[in-house]
Amino acid sequence: MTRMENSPTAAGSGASATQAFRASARDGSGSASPERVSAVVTEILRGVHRTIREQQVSYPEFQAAKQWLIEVGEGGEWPLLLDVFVEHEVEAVAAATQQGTKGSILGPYYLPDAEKLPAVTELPMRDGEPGTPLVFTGQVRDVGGDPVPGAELDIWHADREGYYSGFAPHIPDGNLRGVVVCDGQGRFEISTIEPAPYRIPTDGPTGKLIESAGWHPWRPAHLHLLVRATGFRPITTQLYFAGGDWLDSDVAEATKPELILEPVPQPDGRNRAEYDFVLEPA
Ligand code: MBD
Ligand code: FE
Repeated sequence: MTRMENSPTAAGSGASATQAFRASARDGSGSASPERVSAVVTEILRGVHRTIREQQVSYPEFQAAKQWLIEVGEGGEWPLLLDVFVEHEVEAVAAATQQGTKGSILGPYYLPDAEKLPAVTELPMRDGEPGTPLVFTGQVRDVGGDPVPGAELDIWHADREGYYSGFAPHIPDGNLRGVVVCDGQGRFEISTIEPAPYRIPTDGPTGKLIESAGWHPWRPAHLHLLVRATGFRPITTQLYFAGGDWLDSDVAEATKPELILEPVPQPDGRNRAEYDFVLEPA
């Protein structure tokens, strides 16, 4: 446990994403050839050099940048910073060869091994979990339109305050997270609450950058999903809410028009939203 992980500050969320990243076995590390490393890093450095010349970057600015980069590392915010400002471009490259449901970025707050839940279920939540109740329902199908029995929806989202369990010390582990196993027709019905928009923590180095640049720190409210089934290419995506704040100015540039839910208020006070997922063969 790091100091930041127990911190009650919002920046603690961004910081503990480093722990989570290290704990998860991410693929791809150490596999790049010298040619690939040289090609990519040369281009990155060219971009930096060009910016320095074009913007006439000064020594004080260069030193301030170094100081800030050190703080990003010490504050554990590399996953937060990279997922907010860079991941959408990597996702766009992946999306170019992807059929079926549109993907979106994973972000820094995924945790593997969430509780397995049946097709009709309620996500783990606190007694009296605040927020508008949401019934999220739909079906997973293949590109030919046939149902995918037993597909898994690994779902996680923020609470009504924009905090994620596992990354905010006041929220119980596993809150608003689960692996929903669809029925024999690929169908699911998940009861949860609607999340709030997410604000990048303003008290860490990522927030400091956003404030210094005069940008806003918001992401629109969203559900995160990994949709997977044996024999199919898994999809990492997010679903947003029609009419919600920041839909058109997501700081992480991760919205797509195909990924917007239209929740309909029910007589019982709950909102109901339907979404069907389409998986392509692996
Ligand atoms: C989030 O909740 C998120 O989804 C992303 C991509 C970045 C920061 C916080
Ligand atoms: Fe998120």
